[in-house]
Amino acid sequence: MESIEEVKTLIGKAKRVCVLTGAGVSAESGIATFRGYSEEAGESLWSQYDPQQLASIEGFLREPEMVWRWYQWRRQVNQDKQPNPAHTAIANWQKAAKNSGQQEVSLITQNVDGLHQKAGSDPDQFSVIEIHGNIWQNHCLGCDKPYLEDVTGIQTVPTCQSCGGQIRPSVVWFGEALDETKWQVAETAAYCCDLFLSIGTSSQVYPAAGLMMLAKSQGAKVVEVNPEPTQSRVVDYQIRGKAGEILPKLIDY
Ligand code: BV8
Ligand code: ZN
Repeated sequence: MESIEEVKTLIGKAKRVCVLTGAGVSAESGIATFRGYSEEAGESLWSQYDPQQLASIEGFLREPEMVWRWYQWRRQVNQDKQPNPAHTAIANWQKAAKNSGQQEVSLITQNVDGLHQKAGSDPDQFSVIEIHGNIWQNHCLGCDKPYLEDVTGIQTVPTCQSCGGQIRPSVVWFGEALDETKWQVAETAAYCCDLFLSIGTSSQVYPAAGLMMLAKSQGAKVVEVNPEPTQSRVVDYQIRGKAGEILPKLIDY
């Protein structure tokens, strides 16, 4: 268990930082994680459902209405969720780094909840890369066109006005490739950083979980913030704790 002070010093000295977040960073906002249990959000999402059934292209093709309703349920339970101090600490850090010009802080998130943006991390400035997409957006399975209609309360799969195709949530499902541009940006951020922070992820989902190894392979120091042990093998500084409590101690902007 490394001290907060040592990691704070590392953060102060780092030139290029890559932050990777997972579902654990949103747990204190009350959003259920995928695998672990967290007091705030209770039972993890997938303990009630079979992930391959729901978060996969095969699942959607087999049971479009059920998968659509699962996403509508997730959007409904999460629509009023707010960023917690972890999201805010990261967003403030990014702003301070940008203003000072002394540091680059790239944020790669596996989360689809949009809470980093709500906290002020700006996707247009490439300061949050949503490598698994965004649950609040939809597009057509047939022609890829964004579907901009309000789907609140719609419990059947909408159809595309251009091609009649099925509308789906704009998240990356298991077995689907990640957006190439976003993945390039993520890999470059991991490869070029001198400090890699892994926050609130079980490091089980690839290729995201490989970013830490990529950073380590080119000499970055690796810090992990998580109340539980994870599958990561190359961590230099293990900080056991909740993101919403630890991050404001590590980052005081
Ligand atoms: C791809 C969007 C190829 C959808 C998600 C066998 C071996 C290796 C890989 C594979 C394999 N078989 C298949 C694969 C590939 C597969 C994969 O990795 N499977 C895993 C399960 C083995 N990956 C894919 O399919 C990816 N695509 O490989 O494509 C390809 C290439 C070319 C052409 C075609 C295909 C796509 C993966 C993306 C899947 N989509 N989400 C949706 O949300 O519905 S993944 C989903 O899991 C979420 O995005 C989530 O973020 C992500 C990762 O989970 P975590 O974020 O880590 O969440 P988890 O609950 O696991 O952990 C939370 C952690 O937080 C815990 O450690 C807990 O202790 C901690 N915590 C709790 N409270 C707190 C906390 N931490 C801090 N503070 C707290 N308060
Ligand atoms: Zn279409």
